[in-house]
Amino acid sequence: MLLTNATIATFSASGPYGLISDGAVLIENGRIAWVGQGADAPASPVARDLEGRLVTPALIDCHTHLVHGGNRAREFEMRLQGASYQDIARAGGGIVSTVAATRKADHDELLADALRRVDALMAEGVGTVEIKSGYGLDLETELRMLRVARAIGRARPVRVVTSFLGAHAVPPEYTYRPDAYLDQVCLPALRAAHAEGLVDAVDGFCEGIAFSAPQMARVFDVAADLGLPVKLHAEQLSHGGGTALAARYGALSADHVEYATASDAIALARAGSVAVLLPGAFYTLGETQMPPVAAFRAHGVPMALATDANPGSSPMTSLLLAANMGCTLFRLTPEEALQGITANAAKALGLADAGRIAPGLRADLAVWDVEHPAELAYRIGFNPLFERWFDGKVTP
Ligand code: DI6
Ligand code: FE
Repeated sequence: MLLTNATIATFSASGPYGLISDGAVLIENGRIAWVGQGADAPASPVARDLEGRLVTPALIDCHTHLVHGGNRAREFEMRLQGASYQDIARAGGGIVSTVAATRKADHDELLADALRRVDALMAEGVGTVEIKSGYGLDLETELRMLRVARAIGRARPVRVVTSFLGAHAVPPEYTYRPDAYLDQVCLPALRAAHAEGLVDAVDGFCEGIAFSAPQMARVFDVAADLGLPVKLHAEQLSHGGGTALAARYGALSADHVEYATASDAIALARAGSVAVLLPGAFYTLGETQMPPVAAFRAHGVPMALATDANPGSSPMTSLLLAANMGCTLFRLTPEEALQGITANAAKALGLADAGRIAPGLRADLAVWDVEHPAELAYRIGFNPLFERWFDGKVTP
């Protein structure tokens, strides 16, 4: 299949967006076989004229908590009446209330609920989604969440990458005993989930209301023992040393990072880790501390953007909105924002075969009814997707 007459944002060729005008893409066996100027395109038995539309890599949402029970609209109301996110967490609400709802929901209920959110992402051209556990906090429910995540990849034409987030919060049974929780529940659950092939990476929440950097180091040591890459929710609400820890373990990414410093940026650059910015949580929680974007730029830290889709701090299932917020709230350029939901999001997941348009990569593409890529980050609440290609085929 040869796609012709398109503007192509490759994020691979030189120049802004890696843009090729009057371009063509050849797809063979689910892979990109060739990309370049239409005039130089190889002959192909089947061609499709895209009538000047924009082609980008299918989008990648590299940080979500899509699988969970219930919602937290009531807590949203409380916050607007003056309670803080941390007040609610300390009063037994917050993450722990979603844990109760998730433990109650069976596999099919969790799957049906999550598919509605996945469908919303896919409708905007998402082809790969990362999904975390972390609302079970017991062996059985952590495994169930990850099995549901894998089931999503079978139920829909979308690629699912999982992260084990057993170190997300201390469950009520272990209040004030975080180390006992890690030893008795989290680490055995990680080993069990890994043995079942359910874990692609290991994540944690390094924060005053969750786990300290030394506690996270214990989790990362087990990840290293199992040969699994790590990533971390770091420096979201305060500076807790998570970013430096993540860098020390060669993490795929450090996520949120609002309170990261210039020396944290240097550490990420040296480790080759991605800074994943989550403007939906910044927006929902009314935060004011901006991530150190200038330091990330200065030190060459790749930046990604994701929805952080979760019922508490970011009830958002639009990756285009995350791109828009990345520009409006964090002052990224539209090019940085789009790179953040394609090429750099792939990097944050350790995927070398997605997020760019280049020979040999997966033919996961999004075709848009826009003229220039900046339009994708500029509009608010408008979906210009024309069609989504997954594994070399047009799919709903
Ligand atoms: N940081 C977040 O933004 C989410 N998890 C985390 O560690 C929020 C999770 C929640 O509030 O349910
Ligand atoms: Fe998160």
